[in-house]
Amino acid sequence: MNNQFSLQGKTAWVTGASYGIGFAIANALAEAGANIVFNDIGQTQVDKGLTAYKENGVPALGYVCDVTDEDAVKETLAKIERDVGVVDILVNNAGIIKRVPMTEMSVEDFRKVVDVDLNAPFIVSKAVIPGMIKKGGGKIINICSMMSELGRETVSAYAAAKGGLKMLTRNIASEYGAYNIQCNGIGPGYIETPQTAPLRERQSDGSRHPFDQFIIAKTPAARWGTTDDLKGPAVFLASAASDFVNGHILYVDGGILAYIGKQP
Ligand code: NAP
Ligand code: GCO
Repeated sequence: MNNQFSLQGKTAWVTGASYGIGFAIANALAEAGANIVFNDIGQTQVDKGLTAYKENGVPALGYVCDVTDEDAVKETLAKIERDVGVVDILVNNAGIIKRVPMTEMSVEDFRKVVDVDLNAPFIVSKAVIPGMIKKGGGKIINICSMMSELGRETVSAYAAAKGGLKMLTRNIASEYGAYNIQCNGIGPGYIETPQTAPLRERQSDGSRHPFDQFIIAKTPAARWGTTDDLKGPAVFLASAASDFVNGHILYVDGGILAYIGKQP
């Protein structure tokens, strides 16, 4: 059974993985035996990521690449294939959020969120899939969200993008499953990362942020998730253990989607 979860000899590309969820997932894939490559927008972030991976004993390779730029993605993939080999596992993790009431959001900001959170997974998957087909198969994991299923105030662009990413996941599964490519999603709940830090800031009187309290009440586990909670699900979807799982969004949310919420 353990061999089913082994990633020995596999090359995994995790986008936007200098820190946060991507960094945790990359470390988990490395622990399962994968060779890790990652990218980030700037050299500063890539260098910080390389240092952090090295501290964890992970010999990752890092590349500067804006995942919304198709030419840059193609160039980065060529470097990865030269340096390590064909990408066996792709984790489309890079993402941004802008929290603005929809009627106050600029078209430019809406387009930027959709560009990173939806168009980029298309761009990177489109680049990687031909190599997977030639190699006889591969794994694509798209990092979705609670907002792939639910809306809330101020996150219209993000929810639209993550809802679209759920359907892109299902369509890649449908179109390329015949080539032994499994494309699934991970839908993290509310996870303690820089992206959600504004939602957890202590108030001036030392009390918890109202949204922090809201999430605690909405989560049966009565806690925020940590990036460690995503490690096992990522290894499962990246490994042979999930070879007959395709087009599935695995929600790692402590039960939020199943729960009406604790009575105030
Ligand atoms: P994060 O802390 O903001 O990290 C996002 C990473 O993506 C950063 O390294 C960022 O690089 C990189 N990135 C952003 N735009 C990029 C671009 N155009 N090209 C390349 N890299 C880019 O976010 P996170 O909380 O770890 O979230 C990671 C993923 O999980 C995102 O897709 C997010 O939507 C999703 N997610 C997060 C949560 C949560 O509660 N945290 C829950 C569900 C889903 P820079 O540092 O250079 O900006
Ligand atoms: C927000 C949060 C969420 C999380 C995550 C939940 O503002 O509601 O940032 O969007 O990031 O996507 O799954």
